[in-house]
This record gives sequence, C-alpha cells and structure tokens, in this order.
Amino acid sequence: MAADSAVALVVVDVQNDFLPGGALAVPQGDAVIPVINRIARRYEQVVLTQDWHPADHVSFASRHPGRAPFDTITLPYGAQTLWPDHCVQGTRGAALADPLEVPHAQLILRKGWHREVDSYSAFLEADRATRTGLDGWLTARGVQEVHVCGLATDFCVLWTALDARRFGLRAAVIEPACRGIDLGGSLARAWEEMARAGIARLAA
Ligand code: VGL
Ligand code: ZN
Repeated sequence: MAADSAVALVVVDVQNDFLPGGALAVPQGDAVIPVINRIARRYEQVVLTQDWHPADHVSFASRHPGRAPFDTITLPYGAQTLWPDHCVQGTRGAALADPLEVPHAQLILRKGWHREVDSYSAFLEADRATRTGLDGWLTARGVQEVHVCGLATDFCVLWTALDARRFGLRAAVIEPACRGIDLGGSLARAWEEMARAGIARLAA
C-alpha cells in the first residue's frame, strides 16, 4: 500500500501490564493487537511508545501511605490518579506485547521515566512543560498528521492525541485499535474531549 510519509502511526503502550492478567489490565486490551498488526502496514512511519516507570514512581499508590490505586491526589503539577505499580523499567510487564508485530517501527519512545512526574502523553509530561522530543522527531521527518491507537483510550491515547493537536499536527484516533480503562465515565469524556479538539475518530 502506498504509504503517505506525512502521516505517522503512533502505537501507545501495548505492553504486557496493560493486557489481561497484567498489573493494570485494560479490559480487552489484547483485542487491539491483531488490529494494530494489520493497520500498521499502511504506514511508513511508525512510533511505538512504552510507559517506563522507575520502581518508586510518583504515580504508584504504593508510594503514598494510606492511599489506594485509583485514588486521586494533588501533586505540584496538579491532579494525579494513583495506579497499581505497573510498567516498571526492565520488567516483563513493561515489555511490548509479544504478539505485537510491527517490525518496521522506527522509534520506541519511553515515557514516564521521571520519578516525580507522570506522562500519559507521548509529547509532554504531566507538568505540561517537559517535552519528550516526539514533536521534534515528527516534524523533522515531515510528519503533519498522526493516527493514534493502543492503550488506554481514556489516558495515554487521549493525552497523546490532544498534545499532537497542541503541536500543530492533524490527529485521529483509530477506535477499533484502542481500548479504555473507563474510570468513573472517563471513556465517554475522552471521546467528547477529542471531538472538541478536532481529533477524527477513524474505523480501522
Ligand atoms: C496509562 C495509566 C497509567 C496508559 C499509563 O497507558 O493509558 N494509564 N499509566
Ligand atoms: Zn503509567
């Protein structure tokens, strides 16, 4: 298929810990894999992201005595949902899912590695100031549009797509190649927010 190199695919966090049986399992998270394997062939430029936390990351409920996973706390940069320990650097849980088959992907971008700052977005950390460098990587290669897929729709896919718009890229989310966590209605809110931001919702 003729790949338009101005359009890149960003595959977000398809890692063992987000699959059924993982530390922060996304319901039906594994269902995205065959879809991604199929659609990725259409894109010349593909980026994979990995959530990549130190063992004592600030987003882990285990760092905050008296708090439980899925509580929300306030950090210097704002509200932070607390999670079970997940995607710890170098662990099996942090590895890309074995059945993910995107051999032509050129960049694997690791995010969330600052101990005191989370990063749902592949572009900007949760302090909303620290850039990962992905914007520069994409623009240096002539990319003007990103198609985002992976896990989870209402967290890392959402923030990545919103920040793509912030950096002046066209953005779309490929719905059948995503699954959400859905904490207190967050999945429906995510789709609303993406629609307001001008993010297209594509079928595979
Ligand atoms: C994610 C929660 C915590 C995600 C990562 O990939 O959507 N969600 N860390
Ligand atoms: Zn995380």
